[in-house]
Amino acid sequence: MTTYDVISPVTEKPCATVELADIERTDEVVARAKAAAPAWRETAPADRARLLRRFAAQVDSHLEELAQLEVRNAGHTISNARWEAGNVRDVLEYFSAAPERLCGKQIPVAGGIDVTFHEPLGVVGIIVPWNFPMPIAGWGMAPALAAGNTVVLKPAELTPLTAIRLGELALEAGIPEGVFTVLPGEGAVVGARFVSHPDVRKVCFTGSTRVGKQIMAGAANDLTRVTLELGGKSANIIFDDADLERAAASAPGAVFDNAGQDCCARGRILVQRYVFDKFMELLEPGVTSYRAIDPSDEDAQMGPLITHVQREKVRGYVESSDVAFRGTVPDGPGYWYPPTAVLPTSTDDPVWQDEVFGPVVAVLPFDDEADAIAKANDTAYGLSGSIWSENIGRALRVARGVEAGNLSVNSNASVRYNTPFGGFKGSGIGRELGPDALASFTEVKNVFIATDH
Ligand code: TXE
Repeated sequence: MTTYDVISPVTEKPCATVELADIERTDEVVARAKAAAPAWRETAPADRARLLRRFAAQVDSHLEELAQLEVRNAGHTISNARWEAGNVRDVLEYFSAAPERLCGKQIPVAGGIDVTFHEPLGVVGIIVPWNFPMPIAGWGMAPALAAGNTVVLKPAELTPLTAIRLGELALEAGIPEGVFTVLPGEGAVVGARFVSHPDVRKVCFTGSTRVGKQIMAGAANDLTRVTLELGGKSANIIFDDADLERAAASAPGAVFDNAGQDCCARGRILVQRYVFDKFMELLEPGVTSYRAIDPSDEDAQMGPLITHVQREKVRGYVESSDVAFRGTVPDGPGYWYPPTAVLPTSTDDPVWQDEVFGPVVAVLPFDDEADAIAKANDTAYGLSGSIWSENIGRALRVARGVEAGNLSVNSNASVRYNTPFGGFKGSGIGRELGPDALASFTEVKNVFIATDH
């Protein structure tokens, strides 16, 4: 078995050694997940619900350990990492209600009784990226398990540690062997094998649009089901009738949180022209004083980027842009990049169009509602966005016009465990979380029983 060192982005030094699965091992684990599937789907709904609640309780009693692990492995701030571990618990609790509520329909038909069942798919492969290792693991595995599937989860090569711990906590909670297995490995090996394996019935992928397209193409072979949650380039639209102080105070966190490595990052701010200068004045202190400090410090707002490569990519975008203002970062180890606001020369600039995945926000003016909607939609992506206005009619009109799956009015929040999450256009296919997530982990089966003979 090959092993590799996991590098902490905070110290730039190894923080753990992890085994890398090969194809053979992947096939063994998938076979065990397949073997575990019939018993899991036949487990009484109340018992499956109880096991998921016990898994949630196990996560809850290890919140601090999981959070500290994420600070080390991913460089997340301790306050964010606590929220992320709490999110896994919340998602497990939320979907633990599902086994007992996954009801079919009885449909009136001629000559008999017609009923529908929500059948589990079988083995689900989940491929997780490095930017939110815990929540994204939870968003896939909790509804998949609740619907009666078994799961093999591949964490990102860079951030496997919390996922490995979640796998152990599941076993400690009494989830049977083979029902939920965490399998660290390379995307091109383990992840690609999920896609080509005939016994993996669904692949949930969160990651780059490039790999998402490969997964969808590969899945066509066996018509494997896919959910794809890909990148984003979300717009934060600020009208002249907005509470500018609140909008400006919220904007830095909406993009610099997690050092901008967030598919929902509001990396494009659009400000109505009459209030552009005023907004920039209000925005500046929030950017320059953003606390990019040791992520284990309770006051930290932002940690380092995940790798040197990621930092260089971000630097490239900023070097070709006009910097309006920027914050500071610590000297010394860690892949730091300062929170930065830039003024693009046009909407064609790469910093305006591409997912930078770093602490960089680009700001441009707009003229009216139609211009705001056109500029917001001038992107290949469609994941999130915000509209700030005290005129709720206008805010809703604009929200309906923006092509994105998750919009917020007078807020930059995107994620709640009980509401649907996912993208339009290049941001993906399908929805996670909320009541709509379960359907994608089941097949509807229709059974007709003749009564007229
Ligand atoms: O993503 P990859 P990377 C974006 C973001 C970032 C860029 C590149 O812009 O800068 O993508 O990040 C697995 N078959 N997002 O290169 O490669 C891989 O092992 C199956 C946005 O890290 O897509 C990891 O587990 N799986 C995004 C996962 O895919 C494969 C979050 C993501 O890695 C595979 C992350 C293959 N052929 C990056 N190749 C978001 N939506 O938030 C890789 N993987």
